[in-house]
Amino acid sequence: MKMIFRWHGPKDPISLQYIKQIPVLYGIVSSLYDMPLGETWPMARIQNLRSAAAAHDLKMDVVDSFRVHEEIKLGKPGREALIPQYIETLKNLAASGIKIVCYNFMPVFDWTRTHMEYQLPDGSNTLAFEAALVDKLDVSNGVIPLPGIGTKYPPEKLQALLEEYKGVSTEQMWSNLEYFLGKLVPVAEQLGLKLALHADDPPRSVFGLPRIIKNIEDHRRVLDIINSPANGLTLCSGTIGSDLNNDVPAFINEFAARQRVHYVHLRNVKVAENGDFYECAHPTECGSLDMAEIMRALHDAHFSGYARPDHGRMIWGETGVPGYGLYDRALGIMYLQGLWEGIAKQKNKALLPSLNAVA
Ligand code: DNO
Repeated sequence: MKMIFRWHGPKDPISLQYIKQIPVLYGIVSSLYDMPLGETWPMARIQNLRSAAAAHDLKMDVVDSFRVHEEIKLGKPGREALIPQYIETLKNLAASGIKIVCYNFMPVFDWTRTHMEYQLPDGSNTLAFEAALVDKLDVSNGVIPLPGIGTKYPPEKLQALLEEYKGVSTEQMWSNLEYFLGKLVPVAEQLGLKLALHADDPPRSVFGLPRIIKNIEDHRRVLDIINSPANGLTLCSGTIGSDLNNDVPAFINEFAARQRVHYVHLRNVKVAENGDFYECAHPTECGSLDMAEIMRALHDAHFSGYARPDHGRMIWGETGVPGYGLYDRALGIMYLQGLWEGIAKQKNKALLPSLNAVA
């Protein structure tokens, strides 16, 4: 397992020097966050990010947030002109040394939260989701008065998009994803790149939008669209685990064993019966997920791909990009590495008596 850390590029308040000080870190994961949606990513800019990382002895093999244009997700004719640009981007990524491309297929919004600074009793704050707040909101005017629901679209555009999606069924979304993968997977395969789809976060419908990557059957269906290692997954424990019906280790047992999990996002969530949740500290006892079992499942599957601590709380007075502070994510890494080492050592120890018996 190669542990990496999300860095938002030169504008990130966290320096690469600080990131490098986190023990046993393999590298960073980043993106060209300011690129207009659908435009080809210039090779020089990807290389600049990789060189900045390399200057601190950090690798950058993964890009996270390779955003898919709404024309593609909506299956509109405009997608035909966009696909060649995506293919060019894949070529530039591969030529720059990138190996994994994490993307999602969520309509309009990326991850959705209702609170960006949800106060925890210990004085820290975190991202949270309150289902009723989302469900009762009327967003038909394109205005979303909730801090955690970011969108890159102005109200008129948002209003039009929401209107357009009203005519798109979940089956149409699946066929739009099939079209996208049909065009990109063969190219990725040739280039030695692996695409890694991230589930819809949270794994439920929001604002009536057709969200399709929510449970184990959906993940299976994605992999069946094209049976190729280039058509893989980003397995996000906190996303799929925020639906208590999803058994995260079961996802790993099935998909990592098939060598289709290329990248994992590791975080814990505290989930209430009604589906509300907040993002807690990484340890098992802080939340609803058994992080040790998740790490064990990865270890059992001989997972050698990339992992990052996902969102963290804001602790020790830190301010910055919500979910992406330094301190809690660094604590998360230390905890996850500790679990990993413990599991590996325990397995070796368990092997010893039988080896002795052979000797
Ligand atoms: C939230 C984050 C996301 C994720 C993108 C992948 O859960 O992990 O920013 O990286 O949705 O496309």
